[in-house]
Amino acid sequence: MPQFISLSFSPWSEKARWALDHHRVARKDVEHVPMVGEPYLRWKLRKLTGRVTVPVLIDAEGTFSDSFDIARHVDVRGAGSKLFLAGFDHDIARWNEKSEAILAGARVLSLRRTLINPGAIQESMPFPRALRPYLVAVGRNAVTYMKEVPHRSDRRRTRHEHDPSSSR
Ligand SMILES: N[C@@H](CCC(=O)N[C@@H](CS)C(=O)NCC(=O)O)C(=O)O
Repeated sequence: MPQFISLSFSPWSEKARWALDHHRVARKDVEHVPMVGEPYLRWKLRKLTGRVTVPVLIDAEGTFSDSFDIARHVDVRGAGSKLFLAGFDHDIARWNEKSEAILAGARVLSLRRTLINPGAIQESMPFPRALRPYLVAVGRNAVTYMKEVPHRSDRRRTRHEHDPSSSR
């Protein structure tokens, strides 16, 4: 059975889930836990270094690690009506690029707000409710980790952007 690794509150996971649900793809859902779940994700993706993200779909035909690729893949195989209408590939890809830019901005804003809101940190934790108040510090670390992922994965660009001596 296909395995779908996702983050319940992530819009990228939701994007892929829409396509899977639309095509009623039977699957085993696995909730990703930021930071803690990274070794498992790396093992599943056979990727030791570099950025790893969810959603990930693993089925008999391969491993798909991008929400748009997942949607496109299940749309070819799925039983439901087509989401990617013939002749609109280019337009759909452009809208997806726009949505990526908006989601990246929204991600930064929402993680920043989450960091200063213990209630929001607790809500995002995949632990039993009774334990969450005691694990706020762990949750805050995970949110900080997520906030810094783009910087960790793109150190050269980040250095250049912050380097006042750079002439470019
Ligand atoms: N282009 C990717 C982006 C997915 C993405 O950025 N996912 C975030 C979810 S917040 C992630 O997994 N980040 C890794 C982490 O926070 O550990 C896609 O469309 O699937």
